[in-house]
Amino acid sequence: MVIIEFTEFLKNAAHVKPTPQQLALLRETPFYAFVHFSPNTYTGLEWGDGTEDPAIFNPTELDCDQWAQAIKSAGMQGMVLTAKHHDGFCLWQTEYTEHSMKNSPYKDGKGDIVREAADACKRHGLKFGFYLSPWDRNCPLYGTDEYNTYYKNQLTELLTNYGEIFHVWFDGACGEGPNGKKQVYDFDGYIELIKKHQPNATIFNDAGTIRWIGNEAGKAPYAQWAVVPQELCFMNEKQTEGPLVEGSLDFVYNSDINIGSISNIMYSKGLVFAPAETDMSIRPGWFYHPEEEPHSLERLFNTYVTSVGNNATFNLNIPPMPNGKFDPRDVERLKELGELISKEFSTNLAEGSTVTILPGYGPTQPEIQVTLKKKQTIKYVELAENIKEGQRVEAFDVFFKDSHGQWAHAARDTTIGSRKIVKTDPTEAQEILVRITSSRYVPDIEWIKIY
Ligand code: FUL
Repeated sequence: MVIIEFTEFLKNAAHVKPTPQQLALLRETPFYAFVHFSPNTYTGLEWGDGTEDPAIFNPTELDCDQWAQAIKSAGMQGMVLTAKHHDGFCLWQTEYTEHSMKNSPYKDGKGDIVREAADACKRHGLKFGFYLSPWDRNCPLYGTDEYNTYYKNQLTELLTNYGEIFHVWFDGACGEGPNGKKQVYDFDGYIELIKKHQPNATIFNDAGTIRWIGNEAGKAPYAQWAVVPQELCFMNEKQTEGPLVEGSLDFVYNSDINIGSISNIMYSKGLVFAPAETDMSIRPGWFYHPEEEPHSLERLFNTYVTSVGNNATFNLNIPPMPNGKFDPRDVERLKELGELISKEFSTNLAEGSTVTILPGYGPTQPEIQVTLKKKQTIKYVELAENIKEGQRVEAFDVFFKDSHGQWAHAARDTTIGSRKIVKTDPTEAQEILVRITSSRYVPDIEWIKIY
C-alpha cells in the first residue's frame, strides 16, 4: 500500500538536513586521531578483563606534545583519547573508582592523562574528544541500575573538567561484567548530559549522530548516504514521515550495504541525518604491540580518499607505546601521509576556470562543464553538495574531452554528499564534464575542484 506520493517522499528525503554539529564535523573536522591507551598497552591484549593491576600502567616518558605534533603532521584536526576502555581503568583522576591513575606509579598516583592530552591539544590547535567505554569489565556495579549512575558520574567528570569536547565516542560493545551480568545502557541519560555540558559535541555510536561506517577497513558501502532510517540511528531526530510503502526494512545495520538506498528507506517510519565515521588503526591492533608495523602509506591515503573523500569522517588510531610515546615508525608514517595529502590536494586546477551548468537530461540530471585555463594532467575530481540543505545525488559520471574533441568516460560513481573525491587515471585534458545521472531532487552542487 502506497502511503505517500513517491515524488513527495524523494523530495522529503532530499531535504533531511544535518545539525550544526554534524555539519561542523563534516566540513571543519573530518579527519581526527584515535588514541588507544590502557593497561592493554602493557599486557599485549586488545580487550583487558578488568583484573589488571593498575601498577602496570606506567608511561615513564609520556609526551602528549609528541602525540599532538604527529597528529598535526598528518593534517588531522582533533584527537579522541580512550579515557576508559573495556577493562574499566580510568586515565583520569576520577572520584568514582580506585581502578585508575590513583593507583598507577605514574606521578605517584597523581597523574591525569586526559588532562595532559587535552592540554596538549589546546597548545597545538587540535580539538579534543574522548572514548568512554560503556562496557566495563572491572566495575562491580556493572549489570545493575547503579552502573548507569556510575557511568553518568564519570561522563560528567569528563564533560565538565577538560574544556571544549568535540566528539564523544560510545562503543557499542556490550559484554558481561565481572559478575557475569550484562548492562542495559541508559543512552538517553548519557545523551542528555552531553547536550547539557557540551552542546557542540557530536556523538559516535552505531546509532549515533555520527554512525559507524560498518567496517574497519575504510570501505564505504555501495553508496555513502547520511540520510538513513531512524530505526538504525535512534539518537537523531526524525525529519520525515513514513513509510512510503508498508513492509519491513531489510537493512538496518551499519554494515549492510544498502541502508541508505531507496529500496530500503522506503520502508522506514522516518529518516534522520547521520553521517558515517570510518575508524581504523594505523596498525592491525587498536593497542600497541611492538611486533606490528604501520599500514602502508598507500593504504592510509586510500582510506582518506574513501572516507573524507566520501561523505564520511576518518578517525585514524595511533596507539602509544608503554613508555607513553608514539612509535617513531608511526610518527614517520603520519608525516608522510600529511605530505601526500597536501601534495595531491593543494592545487585546485579548476581555480579561475569557466564552469557552465547545462540542462543535461532534465532538472535532476544536469551536467556541469568545467573548462580549465589550460590543459593539465588530472588525477582527481572533487565534488561537494550543499550538504546543509540535504543530500541528493545518487549517481554521476565524469568525462574528459580527449584530443579528438570527444567526451571520454573517466569515472562512474554513486553518492556525493559533503565531499566526494573521485580518483581517475591520470589524464591530460582541459575540459571536464560531470553528468548527474540520478538525483532525489534538483542537485545543489557547492563546489567542483580538480587536482
Ligand atoms: C571496538 C572495541 O571493542 C575495540 O577494542 C576498539 O576500541 C574499537 C574502536 O571499538 O568496539
